[in-house]
Amino acid sequence: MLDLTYAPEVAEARAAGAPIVALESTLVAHGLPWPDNLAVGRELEATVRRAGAVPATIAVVDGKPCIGLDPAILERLAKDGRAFAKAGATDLAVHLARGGSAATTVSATAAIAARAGIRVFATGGIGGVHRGDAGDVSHDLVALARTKIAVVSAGAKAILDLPRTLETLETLGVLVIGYRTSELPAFYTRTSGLRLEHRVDTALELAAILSRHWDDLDGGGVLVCNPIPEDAALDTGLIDGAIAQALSEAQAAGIVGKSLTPHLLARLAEVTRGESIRANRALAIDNARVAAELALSLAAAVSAR
Ligand code: PSU
Ligand code: MN
Repeated sequence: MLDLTYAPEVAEARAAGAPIVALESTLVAHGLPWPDNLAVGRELEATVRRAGAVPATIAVVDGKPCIGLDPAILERLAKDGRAFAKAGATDLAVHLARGGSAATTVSATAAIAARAGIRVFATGGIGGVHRGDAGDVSHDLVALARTKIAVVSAGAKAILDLPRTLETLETLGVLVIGYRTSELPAFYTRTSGLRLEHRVDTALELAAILSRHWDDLDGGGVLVCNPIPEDAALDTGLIDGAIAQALSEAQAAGIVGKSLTPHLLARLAEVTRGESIRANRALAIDNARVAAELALSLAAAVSAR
């Protein structure tokens, strides 16, 4: 069994059956620039606490899978992101065996959280099928399919091919549910034109579905799609233009693989003069809020049984 290192407050919450929300560390180490990344990492944790749940930011530190990070470690992760590899679920064994340090993506965070029995996880936007024909499909999708966890996100990142991402989620058997929306959100904007089969309007309603999915049907991952708050959403024309520019530049520069997503996010921040960072921050924080409400509803359902 994997030996997990818990922060004291997470260990206490586990013992008490209190609601816990997992948070990922790649968003901090590789998805946002310093010092905004530290502010967002802290704000995500504060948002979860304010809603009455316990935050558990996950990363691999010196070969230890950590669930809940000491504030000094979170700061190191933000300040010196390059010293942390970007680990997907498949890469974990290498970092653990070598005593390395790594930020965890959605797939790796979900894998570790599930081993700790944590069922709710908030991120910004999951990875998915990249545009074009390079065949770059984030491991997030497959990992989600086989992990019993609900990921609250603003859909998949808008730099991706959203129709293909949604089709792939369906193929893999990931249950996709709109939270107060009937459309797949497009990360920086609220709509994509892609209809979702399922919608809920309360955390309680969602918790009831998740209990059925996991406890009665042995279901796997669930993607909860929470659109960016209205007042933080970007103009569709502005962001679409910026994405097209960032994508064509990345293609011309031959950037592929793991560095593609961080590269595109960084370039979008420049092209939009920071607008994309403000939007990313707002949506991630709102996802943490919804995730905490969900964790509370799930914990209440468990104790009522
Ligand atoms: N959400 C954000 N910013 C991010 C990510 C999510 O708002 O940087 C990260 C997650 O860790 C996700 C990863 O798993 O981007 C996807 O990377 P890739 O496309 O290389 O699989
Ligand atoms: Mn990829």
